Amino acid sequence: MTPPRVRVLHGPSLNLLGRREPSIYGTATLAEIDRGLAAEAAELGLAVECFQSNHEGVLIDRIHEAAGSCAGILINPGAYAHSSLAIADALRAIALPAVEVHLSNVHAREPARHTLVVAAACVGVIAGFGALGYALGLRALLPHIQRR
Ligand code: DHK
Repeated sequence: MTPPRVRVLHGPSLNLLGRREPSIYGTATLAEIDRGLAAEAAELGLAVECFQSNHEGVLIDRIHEAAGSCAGILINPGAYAHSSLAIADALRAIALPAVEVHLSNVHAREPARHTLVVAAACVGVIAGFGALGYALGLRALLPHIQRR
Protein backbone atom coordinates (compact mmCIF):
# COMPACT_ATOMS: atom_id res chain seq x y z
CA MET A 1 0.00 0.00 0.00
CA THR A 2 1.33 3.45 -0.85
CA PRO A 3 1.69 5.73 2.19
CA PRO A 4 -0.66 8.73 2.46
CA ARG A 5 1.03 11.83 1.08
CA VAL A 6 1.43 15.10 2.94
CA ARG A 7 2.12 18.22 0.92
CA VAL A 8 4.60 20.45 2.74
CA LEU A 9 4.53 24.11 1.71
CA HIS A 10 7.14 26.68 2.68
CA GLY A 11 6.36 30.31 1.98
CA PRO A 12 8.39 33.45 1.30
CA SER A 13 12.05 33.71 2.28
CA LEU A 14 12.10 30.25 3.85
CA ASN A 15 14.45 29.27 1.01
CA LEU A 16 17.00 31.42 2.88
CA LEU A 17 16.81 29.46 6.13
CA GLY A 18 20.21 28.81 7.64
CA ARG A 19 21.46 32.31 6.89
CA ARG A 20 18.23 34.31 7.33
CA GLU A 21 18.17 35.98 10.78
CA PRO A 22 19.48 32.78 12.45
CA SER A 23 18.82 34.18 15.94
CA ILE A 24 15.10 34.09 15.06
CA TYR A 25 14.76 31.25 12.56
CA GLY A 26 17.66 28.97 13.57
CA THR A 27 20.53 27.58 11.58
CA ALA A 28 18.89 24.59 9.87
CA THR A 29 18.59 24.99 6.11
CA LEU A 30 15.39 24.25 4.24
CA ALA A 31 17.01 21.18 2.66
CA GLU A 32 17.85 19.88 6.15
CA ILE A 33 14.30 20.49 7.33
CA ASP A 34 12.89 18.67 4.28
CA ARG A 35 15.25 15.72 4.83
CA GLY A 36 14.20 15.53 8.48
CA LEU A 37 10.55 15.58 7.44
CA ALA A 38 11.08 12.74 4.96
CA ALA A 39 12.64 10.62 7.72
CA GLU A 40 9.88 11.51 10.19
CA ALA A 41 7.23 10.75 7.59
CA ALA A 42 8.71 7.31 6.90
CA GLU A 43 8.51 6.51 10.64
CA LEU A 44 4.87 7.56 10.70
CA GLY A 45 3.93 5.64 7.58
CA LEU A 46 3.52 8.84 5.56
CA ALA A 47 5.30 10.37 2.58
CA VAL A 48 6.05 14.06 2.17
CA GLU A 49 6.35 16.19 -0.94
CA CYS A 50 7.99 19.52 -0.14
CA PHE A 51 7.72 22.79 -2.07
CA GLN A 52 8.87 26.33 -1.40
CA SER A 53 7.64 29.46 -3.13
CA ASN A 54 7.94 33.18 -2.60
CA HIS A 55 4.67 33.71 -4.49
CA GLU A 56 1.18 33.56 -3.03
CA GLY A 57 -0.44 32.30 -6.26
CA VAL A 58 2.06 29.47 -6.63
CA LEU A 59 1.39 28.34 -3.06
CA ILE A 60 -2.35 28.43 -3.83
CA ASP A 61 -1.83 26.34 -6.99
CA ARG A 62 0.10 23.77 -4.94
CA ILE A 63 -2.74 23.67 -2.41
CA HIS A 64 -5.35 23.11 -5.14
CA GLU A 65 -3.25 20.34 -6.75
CA ALA A 66 -2.97 18.55 -3.41
CA ALA A 67 -6.71 17.92 -3.38
CA GLY A 68 -6.39 15.05 -5.83
CA SER A 69 -3.26 13.40 -4.54
CA CYS A 70 -2.62 14.18 -0.87
CA ALA A 71 -4.16 13.41 2.51
CA GLY A 72 -3.02 16.52 4.37
CA ILE A 73 -1.07 19.77 4.28
CA LEU A 74 1.77 21.03 6.47
CA ILE A 75 2.33 24.72 5.81
CA ASN A 76 4.60 27.50 6.97
CA PRO A 77 3.07 30.38 5.04
CA GLY A 78 5.88 32.76 6.11
CA ALA A 79 4.60 36.33 6.28
CA TYR A 80 1.47 35.34 4.30
CA ALA A 81 0.34 33.71 7.56
CA HIS A 82 -0.59 37.16 8.82
CA SER A 83 -2.49 38.44 5.83
CA SER A 84 -3.48 35.88 3.20
CA LEU A 85 -7.20 35.29 3.12
CA ALA A 86 -6.50 33.80 -0.32
CA ILE A 87 -4.34 30.99 1.11
CA ALA A 88 -6.87 30.41 3.90
CA ASP A 89 -9.66 30.19 1.31
CA ALA A 90 -7.64 27.72 -0.80
CA LEU A 91 -7.18 25.48 2.24
CA ARG A 92 -10.88 25.66 3.05
CA ALA A 93 -11.73 24.92 -0.59
CA ILE A 94 -9.83 21.63 -0.69
CA ALA A 95 -11.00 20.55 2.76
CA LEU A 96 -7.88 18.54 3.61
CA PRO A 97 -6.58 18.72 7.19
CA ALA A 98 -3.81 21.32 7.43
CA VAL A 99 -1.36 22.17 10.21
CA GLU A 100 0.46 25.50 10.28
CA VAL A 101 4.05 25.67 11.53
CA HIS A 102 6.16 28.64 12.55
CA LEU A 103 9.79 28.34 13.51
CA SER A 104 9.60 31.38 15.77
CA ASN A 105 7.10 32.12 18.52
CA VAL A 106 5.12 34.65 16.55
CA HIS A 107 3.08 35.53 19.65
CA ALA A 108 6.21 36.83 21.35
CA ARG A 109 7.15 39.03 18.39
CA GLU A 110 5.76 42.25 16.88
CA PRO A 111 1.96 42.69 17.19
CA ALA A 112 1.53 42.38 13.40
CA ARG A 113 2.68 38.76 13.71
CA HIS A 114 0.06 37.91 16.34
CA THR A 115 -2.72 37.85 13.73
CA LEU A 116 -2.85 34.44 12.04
CA VAL A 117 -5.23 34.52 9.08
CA VAL A 118 -4.22 31.17 7.51
CA ALA A 119 -4.33 29.38 10.88
CA ALA A 120 -8.09 29.88 10.97
CA ALA A 121 -8.31 27.37 8.10
CA CYS A 122 -6.03 24.83 9.83
CA VAL A 123 -6.69 22.19 12.46
CA GLY A 124 -3.90 23.67 14.60
CA VAL A 125 -0.72 25.71 14.83
CA ILE A 126 2.75 24.93 16.16
CA ALA A 127 5.01 27.91 16.82
CA GLY A 128 8.25 28.61 18.62
CA PHE A 129 10.01 25.26 18.53
CA GLY A 130 12.33 25.93 15.60
CA ALA A 131 12.87 23.16 13.07
CA LEU A 132 11.43 20.61 15.53
CA GLY A 133 8.05 22.24 14.89
CA TYR A 134 7.85 20.60 11.47
CA ALA A 135 8.19 17.09 12.92
CA LEU A 136 5.68 18.00 15.65
CA GLY A 137 3.32 19.32 12.98
CA LEU A 138 3.54 16.12 10.97
CA ARG A 139 2.78 14.07 14.09
CA ALA A 140 -0.15 16.35 14.90
CA LEU A 141 -1.52 15.88 11.39
CA LEU A 142 -1.40 12.06 11.54
CA PRO A 143 -4.63 11.41 13.53
CA HIS A 144 -6.51 13.81 11.26
CA ILE A 145 -5.31 11.84 8.22
CA GLN A 146 -6.13 8.49 9.84
CA ARG A 147 -9.61 9.70 10.75
CA ARG A 148 -10.51 10.36 7.10
C1 DHK B 1 8.26 32.82 9.10
C2 DHK B 1 8.24 34.04 8.48
O1 DHK B 1 8.80 34.19 7.29
C3 DHK B 1 7.65 35.21 9.12
O2 DHK B 1 7.15 36.14 8.18
C4 DHK B 1 6.58 34.84 10.12
C5 DHK B 1 7.53 32.57 10.35
C6 DHK B 1 7.09 33.80 11.08
C7 DHK B 1 8.23 31.55 11.20
O3 DHK B 1 8.47 31.79 12.37
O4 DHK B 1 8.54 30.46 10.69
O5 DHK B 1 6.14 35.97 10.79
